[in-house]
Amino acid sequence: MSEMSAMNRKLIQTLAESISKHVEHFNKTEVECLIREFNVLMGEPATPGRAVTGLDRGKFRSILHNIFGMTDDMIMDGVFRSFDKDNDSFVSMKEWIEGLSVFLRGTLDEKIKYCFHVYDLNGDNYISREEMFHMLKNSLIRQPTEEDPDEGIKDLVEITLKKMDHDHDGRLSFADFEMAVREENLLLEAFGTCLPDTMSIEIFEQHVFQEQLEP
Ligand SMILES: [Ca+2]
Ligand SMILES: [Ca+2]
Repeated sequence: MSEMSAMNRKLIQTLAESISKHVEHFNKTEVECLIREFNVLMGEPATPGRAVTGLDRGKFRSILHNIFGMTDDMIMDGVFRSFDKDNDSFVSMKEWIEGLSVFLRGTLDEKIKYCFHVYDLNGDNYISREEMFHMLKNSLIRQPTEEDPDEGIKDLVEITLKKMDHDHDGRLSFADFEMAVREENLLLEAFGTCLPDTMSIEIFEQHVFQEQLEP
C-alpha cells in the first residue's frame, strides 16, 4: 500500500469514527463504506481531508434516479431538501450518511418526519391543498379519455383531507400526518414514492457494504 492511500485510509477511519457516534442505524465500518461511496459519487479522489462542498442537486438526483429508480422531479427535489439539512444546496458527506440512515433503515417515526418534510414543498410546516394537488397530479397516470383530469385530482385531494386532516383546518400539519400514518401505515407515501423499495435497498447495501470490503 502506498503512503498516500495509507493516509487516506487513516483519515476515513477517523472521520467514520466521529460520524458514527452521531448517526443511527449504521456501525463504524458501514459509515466508512458510505464515506468511500460518497467520494466515488463525488467523482473526486478519496481525499476526505480536503474541503468538499458535497453532492449538488443534479448529482444527487441522478443517484436517486439511477440507483433507486425515482422518476418524479417534484419528489426528488423534496428528497434533496430533506437530505440537505443546512439548506446550502449541497448534500455534504455528513448529510449523506444521516439522510441514508433514515432512507435505508429508518424507523416508522423517522420515516414519518422524513416524508412530511419531502411533501411540504415550500417548507412552511404544512402540506396545503395546492401541494397535495401538485404531487398527486404528478404521480398519477393520466387517463387520456378523461375530459378534465384536474377535477378527479381535486376530488382525490378532498378525500385525502377528509381522511387525514384531523383538526379540520384544510391543510395537513405534522400532527395530522403523523396521526393518520400511525392509523394506516400505507398513508406514509400518500403523495408519491419517496422511499426506496426493499429490492433497491438490498442491491445498494450489497454494493456499498459488501463489495467494498472484499480485498
Ligand atoms: Ca447541505
Ligand atoms: Ca407547505
